[in-house]
Amino acid sequence: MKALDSFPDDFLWGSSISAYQAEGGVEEGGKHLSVADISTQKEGYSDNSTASDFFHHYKEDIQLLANMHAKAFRFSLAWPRIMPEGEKRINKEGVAFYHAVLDELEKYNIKPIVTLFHYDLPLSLHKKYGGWNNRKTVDAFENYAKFCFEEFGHRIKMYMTINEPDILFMYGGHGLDIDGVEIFQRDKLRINHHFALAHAKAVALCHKLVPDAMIGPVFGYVPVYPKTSNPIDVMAAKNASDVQNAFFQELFLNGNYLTHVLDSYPNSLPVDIEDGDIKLIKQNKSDFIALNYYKSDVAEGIKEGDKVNDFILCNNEYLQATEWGWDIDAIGIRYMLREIFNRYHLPVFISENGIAHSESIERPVQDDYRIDYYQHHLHECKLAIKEGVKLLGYCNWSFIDLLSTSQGFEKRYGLVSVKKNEKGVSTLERIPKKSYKWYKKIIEQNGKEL
Ligand code: BGP
Repeated sequence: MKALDSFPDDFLWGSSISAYQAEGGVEEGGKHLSVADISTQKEGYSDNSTASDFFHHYKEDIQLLANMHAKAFRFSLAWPRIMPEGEKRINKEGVAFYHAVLDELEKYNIKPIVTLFHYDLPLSLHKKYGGWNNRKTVDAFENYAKFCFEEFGHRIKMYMTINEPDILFMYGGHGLDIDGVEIFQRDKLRINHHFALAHAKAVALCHKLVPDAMIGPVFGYVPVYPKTSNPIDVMAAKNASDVQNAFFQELFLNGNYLTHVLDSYPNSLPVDIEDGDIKLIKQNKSDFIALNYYKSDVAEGIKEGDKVNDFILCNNEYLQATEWGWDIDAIGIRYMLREIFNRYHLPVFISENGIAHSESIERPVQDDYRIDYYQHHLHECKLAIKEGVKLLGYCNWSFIDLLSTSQGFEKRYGLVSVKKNEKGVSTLERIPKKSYKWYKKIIEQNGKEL
């Protein structure tokens, strides 16, 4: 690979985790349960009651981040750790925990990048209002966000609002369908609209209360390629991408609904757009766009009569897939960065990117496949920067091994292994993998070698 110039001097090299997948201590320190905590209680997998135990290991973990010379750390605040019932009552112990995390990060000059909502809706709010299908939950989120800006605004200058509303919409889970998949399918357009309102309200508050901070949404972007150059497949890829990508970006970033996508959900309740909703979204513009990137998809068109409305998604014959069937596509990250930056003209940030693998916890993990994955993806990021994309930073997923969203603890992503498995081993010892050392070197030379 030909070496290019380095990344920008202020490039935010970092790493990501989320509260419900890493913290553990789900009912410790005054925290109450979230719907996401409940969703991890699945037959055959460990739940997240301990997870990676970041709650008790944060000092050690941040020390490891510092040793890697990370410039940034993306983590999420657990709403029910701060407000156990989701509204009104503040849990001082929970607030103190996040201040302690911020103290450690400040000690090493690591920039905190904070997601306000990474799936952990307080269970009490779900019981009281039925969750995100009720506007009262949007009001509760607004108050929670306000509290966060007032309490942490002097220390946190980069915020992400809601993690992957698009993936939540497409696949449900994470406690969103706690009352059943049918109810989720019925309500999902409304839930998504409420996410967009919650996002806009948080943007408005952040701009007012912490004017020197940046705030933006987080999308789980999946490029979709046509299976062949047959226009039927090309249209299918466009339709699939509108359904899983553009629909959300247009709503959250521009306050526009793609009506052909809305029409494709005849069995869901229609969106309850009230006066002022669209104006609110349009007026409160994000400062940047965070993107989680793992894979691309391929669409094949299904022709019914002379219509090409339907599609099926399949694997890409030119790419290899992970053990979990996700196509490994480094060029896709560059495709995504150019597509989004050139469409919305906002700085972009890679908030997640990584590869899962089954790994032994007995000895230091020699994860050359992960190094290879990062090497190629970061090279493509560098090309995108050369091509004019304003990429602010890159946080891989994940820093430490943590609980995957739906496949337990053995689907490992970390740069640092956590000694814990589904067979009952749980010393929680942290051992850096080979990829940790590789990433450390990349950060030190600001990506020169990529
Ligand atoms: C993203 C989520 C993360 C993370 C990742 C990997 O969608 O934001 O929380 O878990 O995907 O997915 P999984 O854990 O399902 O392998």
